[in-house]
Amino acid sequence: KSRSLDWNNYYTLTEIQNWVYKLSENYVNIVTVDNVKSYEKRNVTIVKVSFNSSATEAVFIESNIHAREWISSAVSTYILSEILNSTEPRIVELRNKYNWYFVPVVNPDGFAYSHEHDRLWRKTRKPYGGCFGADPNRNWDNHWNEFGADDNPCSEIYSGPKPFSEQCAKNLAEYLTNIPEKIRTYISFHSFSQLILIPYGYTTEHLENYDQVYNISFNAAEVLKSRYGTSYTVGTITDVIYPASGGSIDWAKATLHIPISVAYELRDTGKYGFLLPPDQIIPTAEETIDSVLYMVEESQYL
Ligand code: 0X9
Ligand code: ZN
Repeated sequence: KSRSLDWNNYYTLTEIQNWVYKLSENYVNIVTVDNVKSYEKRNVTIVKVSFNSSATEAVFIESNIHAREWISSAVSTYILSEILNSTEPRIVELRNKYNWYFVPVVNPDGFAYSHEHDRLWRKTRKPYGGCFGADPNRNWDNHWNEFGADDNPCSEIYSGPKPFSEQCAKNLAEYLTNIPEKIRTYISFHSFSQLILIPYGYTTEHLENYDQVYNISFNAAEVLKSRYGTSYTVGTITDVIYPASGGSIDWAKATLHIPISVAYELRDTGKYGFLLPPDQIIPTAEETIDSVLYMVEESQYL
Protein backbone atom coordinates (compact mmCIF):
# COMPACT_ATOMS: atom_id res chain seq x y z
CA LYS A 1 0.00 0.00 0.00
CA SER A 2 1.36 3.37 -1.01
CA ARG A 3 1.42 5.94 1.80
CA SER A 4 0.58 9.57 1.15
CA LEU A 5 3.25 12.05 2.18
CA ASP A 6 2.90 13.68 5.60
CA TRP A 7 6.59 14.46 6.27
CA ASN A 8 6.65 12.41 9.45
CA ASN A 9 8.46 9.68 7.55
CA TYR A 10 10.77 9.12 4.63
CA TYR A 11 9.09 7.65 1.56
CA THR A 12 10.07 5.33 -1.25
CA LEU A 13 10.49 6.41 -4.87
CA THR A 14 7.15 4.84 -5.78
CA GLU A 15 5.37 6.63 -2.94
CA ILE A 16 6.85 9.97 -3.94
CA GLN A 17 5.95 9.42 -7.60
CA ASN A 18 2.40 8.26 -6.77
CA TRP A 19 1.93 11.36 -4.63
CA VAL A 20 3.12 13.55 -7.52
CA TYR A 21 0.70 11.90 -9.95
CA LYS A 22 -2.17 12.45 -7.50
CA LEU A 23 -1.26 16.13 -7.41
CA SER A 24 -1.49 16.35 -11.19
CA GLU A 25 -4.97 14.78 -11.01
CA ASN A 26 -6.11 17.07 -8.20
CA TYR A 27 -4.65 20.24 -9.68
CA VAL A 28 -5.48 19.89 -13.34
CA ASN A 29 -3.92 22.67 -15.44
CA ILE A 30 -1.71 23.73 -12.52
CA VAL A 31 0.48 20.68 -11.86
CA THR A 32 2.03 18.89 -14.82
CA VAL A 33 4.40 15.95 -14.67
CA ASP A 34 7.21 15.13 -17.08
CA ASN A 35 9.60 12.22 -16.89
CA VAL A 36 13.05 11.54 -18.22
CA LYS A 37 14.72 8.16 -17.86
CA SER A 38 17.51 6.84 -15.69
CA TYR A 39 19.99 4.09 -16.65
CA GLU A 40 17.74 1.40 -15.13
CA LYS A 41 14.74 2.94 -16.92
CA ARG A 42 13.19 4.44 -13.85
CA ASN A 43 11.49 7.79 -14.15
CA VAL A 44 13.25 10.97 -13.13
CA THR A 45 10.02 12.79 -12.36
CA ILE A 46 9.83 16.53 -13.01
CA VAL A 47 6.89 18.43 -11.54
CA LYS A 48 5.89 21.82 -12.88
CA VAL A 49 3.62 24.07 -10.82
CA SER A 50 2.16 26.87 -12.89
CA PHE A 51 -0.53 29.17 -11.51
CA ASN A 52 0.19 31.76 -14.17
CA SER A 53 0.30 30.46 -17.72
CA SER A 54 2.01 33.63 -18.92
CA ALA A 55 4.85 33.51 -16.39
CA THR A 56 8.18 34.01 -18.15
CA GLU A 57 10.42 33.15 -15.21
CA ALA A 58 10.91 30.06 -13.11
CA VAL A 59 12.39 28.56 -9.98
CA PHE A 60 14.05 25.13 -10.29
CA ILE A 61 14.57 22.87 -7.28
CA GLU A 62 16.23 19.45 -7.42
CA SER A 63 17.11 16.93 -4.73
CA ASN A 64 18.44 13.43 -4.12
CA ILE A 65 21.05 13.54 -6.85
CA HIS A 66 22.88 11.67 -4.08
CA ALA A 67 20.86 8.62 -3.14
CA ARG A 68 21.36 8.45 0.62
CA GLU A 69 20.52 12.10 1.29
CA TRP A 70 16.86 11.39 2.01
CA ILE A 71 16.16 14.64 3.83
CA SER A 72 16.74 16.46 0.52
CA SER A 73 13.65 15.08 -1.24
CA ALA A 74 11.63 15.29 1.97
CA VAL A 75 12.34 19.03 2.01
CA SER A 76 11.75 19.61 -1.70
CA THR A 77 8.39 17.79 -1.62
CA TYR A 78 7.40 19.79 1.47
CA ILE A 79 8.21 23.02 -0.39
CA LEU A 80 6.26 21.77 -3.42
CA SER A 81 3.26 21.15 -1.20
CA GLU A 82 3.51 24.61 0.39
CA ILE A 83 3.83 26.33 -2.99
CA LEU A 84 0.65 24.53 -4.07
CA ASN A 85 -1.46 24.84 -0.94
CA SER A 86 -0.33 27.71 1.23
CA THR A 87 -2.53 30.77 1.62
CA GLU A 88 0.33 32.90 2.97
CA PRO A 89 0.37 36.10 0.89
CA ARG A 90 4.10 35.79 0.35
CA ILE A 91 3.81 32.32 -1.14
CA VAL A 92 0.74 33.25 -3.16
CA GLU A 93 2.71 36.11 -4.68
CA LEU A 94 5.69 33.93 -5.58
CA ARG A 95 3.58 31.19 -7.13
CA ASN A 96 1.79 33.73 -9.28
CA LYS A 97 5.01 35.35 -10.36
CA TYR A 98 7.08 32.24 -11.15
CA ASN A 99 6.56 28.77 -12.50
CA TRP A 100 8.06 26.31 -10.04
CA TYR A 101 9.83 23.13 -11.15
CA PHE A 102 10.67 20.32 -8.73
CA VAL A 103 12.72 17.19 -9.30
CA PRO A 104 12.39 15.34 -5.99
CA VAL A 105 14.65 12.44 -6.97
CA VAL A 106 17.29 13.18 -9.62
CA ASN A 107 18.96 9.77 -9.11
CA PRO A 108 16.10 7.24 -8.86
CA ASP A 109 18.25 4.13 -9.41
CA GLY A 110 20.51 5.02 -6.51
CA PHE A 111 17.57 6.16 -4.38
CA ALA A 112 15.73 2.86 -4.85
CA TYR A 113 18.97 1.01 -4.06
CA SER A 114 19.40 3.03 -0.86
CA HIS A 115 15.91 1.96 0.22
CA GLU A 116 16.16 -1.68 -0.81
CA HIS A 117 19.79 -2.74 -0.38
CA ASP A 118 22.24 -0.24 1.03
CA ARG A 119 21.02 2.74 3.06
CA LEU A 120 24.28 4.63 2.50
CA TRP A 121 24.43 4.27 -1.30
CA ARG A 122 25.42 7.58 -2.93
CA LYS A 123 26.02 7.14 -6.68
CA THR A 124 24.06 5.94 -9.69
CA ARG A 125 23.86 2.18 -10.43
CA LYS A 126 25.42 1.92 -13.88
CA PRO A 127 28.02 -0.88 -13.90
CA TYR A 128 31.67 0.04 -14.44
CA GLY A 129 33.94 -2.99 -14.39
CA GLY A 130 33.47 -4.60 -11.02
CA CYS A 131 31.95 -1.53 -9.39
CA PHE A 132 28.65 0.27 -9.72
CA GLY A 133 27.77 3.85 -10.33
CA ALA A 134 29.31 7.23 -10.98
CA ASP A 135 28.77 10.28 -8.80
CA PRO A 136 26.02 12.13 -10.67
CA ASN A 137 27.18 15.36 -9.04
CA ARG A 138 30.60 15.01 -10.68
CA ASN A 139 29.20 14.11 -14.08
CA TRP A 140 27.92 17.42 -15.48
CA ASP A 141 29.68 18.96 -18.42
CA ASN A 142 31.33 21.92 -16.72
CA HIS A 143 35.03 21.55 -15.87
CA TRP A 144 34.29 17.85 -15.74
CA ASN A 145 36.76 15.71 -13.78
CA GLU A 146 39.11 18.61 -13.01
CA PHE A 147 38.87 18.75 -9.22
CA GLY A 148 37.54 16.69 -6.35
CA ALA A 149 36.59 13.83 -8.62
CA ASP A 150 38.13 10.42 -9.16
CA ASP A 151 38.89 8.27 -12.22
CA ASN A 152 38.49 5.07 -10.23
CA PRO A 153 35.04 3.54 -10.85
CA CYS A 154 35.03 2.17 -7.32
CA SER A 155 35.40 5.64 -5.80
CA GLU A 156 32.43 7.41 -4.19
CA ILE A 157 33.31 10.48 -6.30
CA TYR A 158 33.90 8.66 -9.61
CA SER A 159 33.17 11.24 -12.30
CA GLY A 160 32.16 8.65 -14.90
CA PRO A 161 33.99 7.83 -18.16
CA LYS A 162 32.88 11.07 -19.81
CA PRO A 163 30.65 14.10 -19.08
CA PHE A 164 27.00 13.11 -18.91
CA SER A 165 27.72 9.39 -19.00
CA GLU A 166 24.95 9.09 -16.39
CA GLN A 167 21.53 9.13 -18.02
CA CYS A 168 19.78 10.83 -15.10
CA ALA A 169 22.15 13.81 -15.24
CA LYS A 170 22.30 13.94 -19.04
CA ASN A 171 18.55 13.76 -19.51
CA LEU A 172 17.85 16.28 -16.77
CA ALA A 173 20.38 18.69 -18.31
CA GLU A 174 18.71 18.33 -21.68
CA TYR A 175 15.34 18.98 -20.08
CA LEU A 176 16.74 22.08 -18.38
CA THR A 177 18.05 23.52 -21.64
CA ASN A 178 14.56 23.21 -23.12
CA ILE A 179 12.64 24.95 -20.34
CA PRO A 180 10.96 27.95 -21.97
CA GLU A 181 11.08 30.22 -18.93
CA LYS A 182 14.15 32.04 -17.69
CA ILE A 183 15.26 30.25 -14.50
CA ARG A 184 16.12 32.89 -11.92
CA THR A 185 16.81 30.60 -8.96
CA TYR A 186 18.25 27.07 -9.12
CA ILE A 187 18.53 25.12 -5.88
CA SER A 188 20.12 21.71 -5.37
CA PHE A 189 19.38 20.09 -2.00
CA HIS A 190 21.94 17.79 -0.40
CA SER A 191 22.83 16.67 3.08
CA PHE A 192 24.50 17.01 5.44
CA SER A 193 26.62 19.84 7.02
CA GLN A 194 24.38 22.93 7.16
CA LEU A 195 25.94 24.92 4.34
CA ILE A 196 24.79 27.15 1.53
CA LEU A 197 27.23 26.60 -1.33
CA ILE A 198 27.85 29.02 -4.18
CA PRO A 199 29.53 28.21 -7.53
CA TYR A 200 32.08 27.34 -8.58
CA GLY A 201 33.56 24.05 -7.46
CA TYR A 202 36.48 24.18 -9.93
CA THR A 203 38.14 27.43 -8.91
CA THR A 204 39.00 29.48 -5.85
CA GLU A 205 38.17 32.60 -7.82
CA HIS A 206 34.92 34.39 -7.13
CA LEU A 207 33.19 34.67 -10.46
CA GLU A 208 30.26 36.50 -11.95
CA ASN A 209 27.89 37.94 -9.36
CA TYR A 210 29.57 36.29 -6.35
CA ASP A 211 29.30 39.28 -4.00
CA GLN A 212 25.60 39.72 -4.60
CA VAL A 213 24.88 36.01 -4.31
CA TYR A 214 27.03 35.78 -1.18
CA ASN A 215 25.08 38.60 0.48
CA ILE A 216 21.74 37.09 -0.43
CA SER A 217 22.86 33.64 0.74
CA PHE A 218 24.27 35.05 3.97
CA ASN A 219 20.96 36.74 4.69
CA ALA A 220 19.10 33.59 3.69
CA ALA A 221 21.12 31.71 6.31
CA GLU A 222 20.11 34.33 8.91
CA VAL A 223 16.48 33.89 7.91
CA LEU A 224 16.87 30.12 8.24
CA LYS A 225 18.45 30.49 11.68
CA SER A 226 15.68 32.74 12.95
CA ARG A 227 13.18 29.84 12.98
CA TYR A 228 14.92 27.24 15.19
CA GLY A 229 18.44 28.56 15.68
CA THR A 230 20.05 26.27 13.11
CA SER A 231 23.41 27.70 11.98
CA TYR A 232 24.57 27.54 8.38
CA THR A 233 27.93 28.45 6.85
CA VAL A 234 27.95 30.24 3.48
CA GLY A 235 30.57 30.38 0.72
CA THR A 236 31.82 28.88 -2.49
CA ILE A 237 32.08 25.12 -2.76
CA THR A 238 35.85 25.48 -2.96
CA ASP A 239 36.15 27.82 0.03
CA VAL A 240 33.72 26.07 2.37
CA ILE A 241 34.21 22.35 1.71
CA TYR A 242 36.52 21.17 -1.03
CA PRO A 243 37.10 21.73 -4.74
CA ALA A 244 34.53 19.62 -6.59
CA SER A 245 33.83 20.17 -10.27
CA GLY A 246 31.15 18.69 -12.50
CA GLY A 247 28.26 19.46 -10.16
CA SER A 248 24.77 20.49 -11.19
CA ILE A 249 24.79 24.03 -9.80
CA ASP A 250 28.01 24.87 -11.62
CA TRP A 251 26.63 23.60 -14.91
CA ALA A 252 23.33 25.41 -14.38
CA LYS A 253 25.04 28.68 -13.53
CA ALA A 254 27.51 28.56 -16.41
CA THR A 255 25.27 27.12 -19.10
CA LEU A 256 21.92 28.70 -18.33
CA HIS A 257 23.27 31.92 -16.76
CA ILE A 258 21.10 31.57 -13.70
CA PRO A 259 21.44 34.56 -11.34
CA ILE A 260 21.16 32.46 -8.15
CA SER A 261 22.37 28.86 -8.40
CA VAL A 262 23.15 27.33 -5.02
CA ALA A 263 23.36 24.03 -3.17
CA TYR A 264 22.07 23.56 0.36
CA GLU A 265 23.66 20.97 2.57
CA LEU A 266 20.77 20.43 4.97
CA ARG A 267 20.78 19.19 8.59
CA ASP A 268 22.61 18.10 10.58
CA THR A 269 26.33 18.61 11.27
CA GLY A 270 27.09 14.94 11.85
CA LYS A 271 25.28 13.65 14.93
CA TYR A 272 22.96 11.62 12.72
CA GLY A 273 24.40 12.62 9.36
CA PHE A 274 22.60 10.97 6.47
CA LEU A 275 20.36 9.12 8.96
CA LEU A 276 18.56 12.26 10.10
CA PRO A 277 15.60 11.10 12.25
CA PRO A 278 12.18 11.57 10.67
CA ASP A 279 11.04 13.87 13.48
CA GLN A 280 13.49 16.44 12.11
CA ILE A 281 11.96 16.48 8.62
CA ILE A 282 9.28 19.08 9.31
CA PRO A 283 11.47 21.50 11.29
CA THR A 284 14.20 21.18 8.65
CA ALA A 285 11.66 21.85 5.90
CA GLU A 286 10.13 24.81 7.73
CA GLU A 287 13.42 26.59 8.33
CA THR A 288 14.59 25.84 4.80
CA ILE A 289 11.49 27.14 3.03
CA ASP A 290 11.86 30.46 4.87
CA SER A 291 15.30 30.93 3.38
CA VAL A 292 14.31 29.68 -0.08
CA LEU A 293 11.45 32.17 -0.28
CA TYR A 294 13.86 34.93 0.69
CA MET A 295 16.29 33.90 -2.06
CA VAL A 296 13.57 33.72 -4.69
CA GLU A 297 12.34 37.19 -3.68
CA GLU A 298 15.84 38.60 -3.93
CA SER A 299 16.55 36.92 -7.27
CA GLN A 300 14.36 39.47 -9.01
CA TYR A 301 16.99 42.16 -8.42
CA LEU A 302 19.83 40.21 -10.06
O1 0X9 B 1 30.33 16.64 -2.82
C1 0X9 B 1 29.19 16.94 -3.21
O2 0X9 B 1 28.76 16.64 -4.31
C2 0X9 B 1 28.30 17.76 -2.31
N1 0X9 B 1 28.47 17.38 -0.95
S1 0X9 B 1 27.82 15.96 -0.49
O3 0X9 B 1 28.29 15.68 0.86
N2 0X9 B 1 26.25 16.11 -0.40
O4 0X9 B 1 28.17 14.96 -1.43
C3 0X9 B 1 28.64 19.23 -2.50
C4 0X9 B 1 28.13 19.70 -3.80
C5 0X9 B 1 28.59 21.06 -4.11
N3 0X9 B 1 28.28 21.38 -5.45
C6 0X9 B 1 29.14 21.22 -6.47
N4 0X9 B 1 30.30 20.67 -6.31
N5 0X9 B 1 28.78 21.71 -7.63
ZN1 ZN C 1 25.07 15.32 -1.85
